Amino acid sequence: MTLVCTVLPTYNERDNIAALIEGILTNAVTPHMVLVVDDNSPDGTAEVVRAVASRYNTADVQRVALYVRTGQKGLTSAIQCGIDFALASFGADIVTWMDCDLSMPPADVARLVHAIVEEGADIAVGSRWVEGGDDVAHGFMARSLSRIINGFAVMVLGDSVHDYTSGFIACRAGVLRTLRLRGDYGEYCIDLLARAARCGYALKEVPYVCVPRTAGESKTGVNLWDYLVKGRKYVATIWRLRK
Ligand SMILES: Nc1nc2c(ncn2[C@@H]2O[C@H](COP(=O)(O)OP(=O)(O)O)[C@@H](O)[C@H]2O)c(=O)[nH]1
Ligand SMILES: [Mg+2]
Repeated sequence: MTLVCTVLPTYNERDNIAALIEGILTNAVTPHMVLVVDDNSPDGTAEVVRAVASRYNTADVQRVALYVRTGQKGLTSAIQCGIDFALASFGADIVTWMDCDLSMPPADVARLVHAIVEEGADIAVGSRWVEGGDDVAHGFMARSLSRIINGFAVMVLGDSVHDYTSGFIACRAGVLRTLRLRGDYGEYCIDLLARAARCGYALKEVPYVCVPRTAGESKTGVNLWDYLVKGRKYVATIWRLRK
């Protein structure tokens, strides 16, 4: 049976993480576990995860795992750390990851897994910018910036994906044994998808609707300056990867 492990990188997601884990595990269609990689969040995210774990885990089956990092911080390295555990310690066949702010609906994880298991994709990408997808979480400015950056990415890197900055991903283990994540924040996603497409892996987009975070704070920020700082890194990554 295919084992799926969903890596959940957290920093101060106390009020989101329990509902997220429950939403993922309730909607799972194959053996499925979650691994939270928490960077020692001061808000007590780890305690909430431990409480959820005690409800789901039995002596025989671990469905909720937690790894608290104290020496290192950062989104990309947290996801890569989770991927390494998922492959080496849990023997996952498919690894998925996502934001933990409930902006990516937990029920949609099963749709990404379906695209791999039933439709033969190597990587499934949750996409806001294909038919059926949307972003109702952000205002006009952030949505427009995302569309411009992704439009530029499609022009430079090709149209195997239309949401290069998705961050809502499922991958076969083999892909992740070949490609490691590079970068600090969201640009890792552009980098991974562009390299995967070049390696000949089959990418499939699964439309999803990004909804507003209701608890906690965005780590990207909310004003134009924050978006421009992140956007500049994204554009630099796209340009670096041009053929
Ligand atoms: N482990 C870890 N997770 C992080 C870090 N920074 C952000 N995250 C998580 O990464 C995800 C994306 O962050 P979010 O605040 O939603 O950013 P946004 O979607 O760009 O507004 C969330 O699950 C955060 O909790 C970090 O330094 N370490
Ligand atoms: Mg988010």
